[in-house]
Amino acid sequence: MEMTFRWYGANEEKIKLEEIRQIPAMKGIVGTLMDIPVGEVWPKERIKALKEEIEAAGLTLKVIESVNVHDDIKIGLPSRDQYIENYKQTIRNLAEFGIEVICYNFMPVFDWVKSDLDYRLEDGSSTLAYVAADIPEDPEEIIKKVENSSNEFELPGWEPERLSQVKALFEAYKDVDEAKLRENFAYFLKAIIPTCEEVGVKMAVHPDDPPYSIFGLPRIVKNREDLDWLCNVVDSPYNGITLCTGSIAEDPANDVYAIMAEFCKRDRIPFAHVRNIKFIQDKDFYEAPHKSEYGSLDMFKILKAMHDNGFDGYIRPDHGRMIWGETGRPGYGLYDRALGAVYLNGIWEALEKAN
Ligand SMILES: [Mn+2]
Repeated sequence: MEMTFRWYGANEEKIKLEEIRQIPAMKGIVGTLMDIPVGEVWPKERIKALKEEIEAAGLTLKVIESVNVHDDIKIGLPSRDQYIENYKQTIRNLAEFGIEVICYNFMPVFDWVKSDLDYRLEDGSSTLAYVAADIPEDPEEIIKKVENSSNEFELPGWEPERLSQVKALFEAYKDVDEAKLRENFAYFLKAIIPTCEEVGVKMAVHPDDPPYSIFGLPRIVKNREDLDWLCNVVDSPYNGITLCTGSIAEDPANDVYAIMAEFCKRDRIPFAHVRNIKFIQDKDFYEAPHKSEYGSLDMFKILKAMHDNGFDGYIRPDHGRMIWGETGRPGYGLYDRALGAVYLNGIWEALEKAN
């Protein structure tokens, strides 16, 4: 297990690599090139520069989150073949600089959805929340809402230029149901996984967030059956999962502990996002402090499922609250994620020593 921290790049961040380096036992950065438009090849010189910058700070770059998948691939347009070729070239370019895992998702239109990016907890901290009644019916409203509470930071998967066309995007997806989306996903995986096998890069799909349909959009990475389908459609250790405990557990019907155990055992989890959520009522929840007692998930049980089933990949605290007066990109402050990382490392040390 190796602890990592998501970082958006010097031009996109107020958090410095030197600060991340001071988090005890923090080893690596989960990096990205946010300004490369979706569908374009990531240039080698940019990857090289990113890697050198991170290594100069005493950290490693082994995981990329995300290389986003162009909508034409998800919709299944003829232009997808060119975008798939570009994706394969990006995989090759990343491999050349030692990248081992690429996190991505296969969600139409929206990367993730929350109703509130500044949900206040009793202790005065601020977190992300999903309250179904607060999700507007019109997707344009949720875009405005998210943009207005982003503290001026671009949020991952919420590229303003793409979402300015949201009506056209919904129109383009109108004939894409779950079956069609699955067919397009299989087409994509069958095309890229041989390249991954050749160059040694593991693909790791992030589950849908939330793991059920919203705005009438199809969802195909939402439960144990979907993950089983994924593993079987291209049966390769290079076709894996970013098991995000928060996202999977947002549907209370999902047994996050059993799912974690099964897919670790099957060696399909090269990367994990570990966070806690607290249910408010029904499926409504907020993102809680990592420690078990603050949320609805048992973090010891999650890490034990990983530990006992041979997890040897990368892990990161997923999101964090805003605490101690920090302001920044919602979900991605320094302090609470650092606390989460140290807490998770503490549980892991106990698991190792108890063996
Ligand atoms: Mn996640």
